[in-house]
Amino acid sequence: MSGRATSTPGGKPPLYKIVMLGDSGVGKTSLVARLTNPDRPLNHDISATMGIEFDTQMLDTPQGHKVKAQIWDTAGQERFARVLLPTYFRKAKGVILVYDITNIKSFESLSERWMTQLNDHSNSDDLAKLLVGNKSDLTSESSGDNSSSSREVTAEKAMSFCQEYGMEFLETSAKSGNNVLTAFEKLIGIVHDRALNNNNSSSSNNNNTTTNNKNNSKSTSGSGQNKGGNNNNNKSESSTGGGGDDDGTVNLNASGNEGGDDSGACGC
Ligand SMILES: Nc1nc2c(ncn2[C@@H]2O[C@H](COP(=O)(O)OP(=O)(O)OP(=O)(O)O)[C@@H](O)[C@H]2O)c(=O)[nH]1
Ligand SMILES: [Mg+2]
Repeated sequence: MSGRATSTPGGKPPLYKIVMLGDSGVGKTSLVARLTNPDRPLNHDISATMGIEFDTQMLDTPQGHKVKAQIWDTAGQERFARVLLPTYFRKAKGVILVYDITNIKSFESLSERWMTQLNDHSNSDDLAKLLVGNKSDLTSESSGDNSSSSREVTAEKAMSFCQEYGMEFLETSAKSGNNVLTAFEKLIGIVHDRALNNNNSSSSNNNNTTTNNKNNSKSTSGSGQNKGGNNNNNKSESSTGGGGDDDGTVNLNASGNEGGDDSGACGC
């Protein structure tokens, strides 16, 4: 296991852009805040995100590597999201689709709104995806309190969505912290796995091809499921914008507008 995407002694860990998507109020900002500040209580006065903010976080992958996730926290409100969608998806390698398990509309929005946007503005097969049902602390089964909000989206429903779109699923609570780190690590593991596979396949292409090595990638089918993350070998020609790497990393410095520092708001 080697290649550009792995951290090497003295080298930089790879950086992957991850995008949070979902309706306003589902808890995207709260999940990122819980990941980056695990000990801080959830702030109920948190205000709606109005553009893009991003944070970076070192994460461990199942392959035993340390990688850096650049997590873009996006606005769920339509008026902000519409204009910013191309920026959200540019060079993204993973997306977390978030709904609120006590709000069926936020779940229906995933197929009615967010998956459409995702397909319109990105090559969906290029993106590793994870479905997250947030606010698991609010269900009566977890609190034992009948007065609490009740679940509107069953896990079965969520799993059939995942089967349809080819992704994995977790329920989380940004409030209690339940499954938050696990969710980010799961997605980053899939992203990293794809990057390693891409590296391996491009180095074997280089070894085996003596002529015309530019066109090899065209022959791989890009459709169908991408669960498990290893059918993603054919997209190097589709990456857009300056400074892009084909190994799944974000090049922070090359084009200047992918976020030149590790936190804060994007000036897009
Ligand atoms: N009980 C509970 N409340 C949560 C949880 N996650 C978020 N909230 C609350 O839900 C509200 C909305 O959370 P945000 O994180 O701002 O939601 P968002 O998805 O970022 O919303 P936009 O920025 O408008 O797209 C806030 O009042 C949070 O405190 C959770 O896991 N459990
Ligand atoms: Mg927000």
